[in-house]
Amino acid sequence: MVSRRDFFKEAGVVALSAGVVSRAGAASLPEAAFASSAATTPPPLPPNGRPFNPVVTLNGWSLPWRMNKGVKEFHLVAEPVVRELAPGMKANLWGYNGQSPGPTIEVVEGDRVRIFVTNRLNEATSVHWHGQRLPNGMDGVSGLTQPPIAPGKTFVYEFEARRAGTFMYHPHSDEMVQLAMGMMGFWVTHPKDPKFMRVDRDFVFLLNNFDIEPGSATPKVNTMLDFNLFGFNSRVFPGIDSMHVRQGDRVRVRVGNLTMTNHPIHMHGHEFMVTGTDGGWTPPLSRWPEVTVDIGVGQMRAIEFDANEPGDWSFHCHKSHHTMNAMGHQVPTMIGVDHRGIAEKINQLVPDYMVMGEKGMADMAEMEMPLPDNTLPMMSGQGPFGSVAMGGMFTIMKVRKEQKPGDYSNPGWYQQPPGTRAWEWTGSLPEPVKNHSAGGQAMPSEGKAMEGELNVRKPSGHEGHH
Ligand SMILES: [Cu+2]
Repeated sequence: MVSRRDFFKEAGVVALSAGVVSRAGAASLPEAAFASSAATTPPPLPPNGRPFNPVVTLNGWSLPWRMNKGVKEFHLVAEPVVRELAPGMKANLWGYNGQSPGPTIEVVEGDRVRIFVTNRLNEATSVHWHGQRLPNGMDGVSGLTQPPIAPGKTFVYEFEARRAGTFMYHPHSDEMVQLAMGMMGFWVTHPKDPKFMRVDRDFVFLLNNFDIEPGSATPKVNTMLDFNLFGFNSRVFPGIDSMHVRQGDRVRVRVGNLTMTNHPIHMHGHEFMVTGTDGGWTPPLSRWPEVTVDIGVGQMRAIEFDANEPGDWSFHCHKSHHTMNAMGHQVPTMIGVDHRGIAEKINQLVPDYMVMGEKGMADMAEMEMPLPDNTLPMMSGQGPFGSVAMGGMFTIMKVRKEQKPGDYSNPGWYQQPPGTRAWEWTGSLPEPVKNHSAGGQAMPSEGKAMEGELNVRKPSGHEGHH
């Protein structure tokens, strides 16, 4: 088992003394922990408090707490952060404790929870605890339930985690800007009874969208719908870690949507049930099997399945534009356009000119295109059989017989048993049999048109010429 000390070392988590964090009330503040990397941190078992089965935050980590006379105390620091979206691209975001999204907060149903929120931004903020039952004054809506947290100030939120389930936190203060900049985090309240809805693996992440011009690093905050980067936990493929499970495991994946559009999240190879929302566990009789679940704006879904099919299974948003990275939206459709000769002519005028997309766009993943600094190819990722040609909201669920319980390490590519992979046909290809009546009168088949006869139809007539 990973000790807590190793865990923080691995995650690049650095604890700063409370005095560094805030001048106000330093003596009573719990230490704030900071993460410096975007790696997925395997969960440590809770060192104190009541037992629970920790979740794994995809490309993230869980916030340590301290127990203070039976109260679980956390310290969130709202601040500007630099988040690596994928190797090759960093973004200037706002987040919590060194990363965006902020760390996952894990508590147990019935826990008394106290959260210190220090504002290191240059504008006021607040934290809303999405989905929680709590006293109205703890709901975190600036102006409505509390005064805003001014820059440099620390506020304290305190309530009992009354309901087990899946939650998130985010500002309710200048939301358009603060959400566009990446301020959000996950919250899981574990059931009092660790056997209730028990799963072997429990993954969590938030859906994000950003609008970052290729070559720049700061999101455009006024964008309403036309985002160009779509991520799981502020990472985009191939920067998103894969999820590693043991064959036969009961697996839960909890996803929250804080983007500005819905995302139909699709998994290959297995059916799942939606077992929870941000409103609670779904009643068992209300469930039906799915392979895609649409997650609306502001919604959370917990899906569960038995991972009984070994392999490398795609797990992605089904909106195909969301499995691509930043591209100019002005790129015209070039499919079917014959560019032969054109590129050389243009190259005499514009040396770097490249022809894009005449056979489709998959070759975008392979072409050596001059990219501006700090941006990503539209589609990339190398699989065992070539380019995966994906970006954005895409990752892989790796199901393996050999994966040990509690082992979250990457098992590598799946070794497909001989004879179980799609193969290339090398025999002869006979002419396909054509149906000569296809199309009927309304749409005469090609064969008829090829006869070269002129079909004359009188205005009242319904008979074609035969
Ligand atoms: Cu999507």
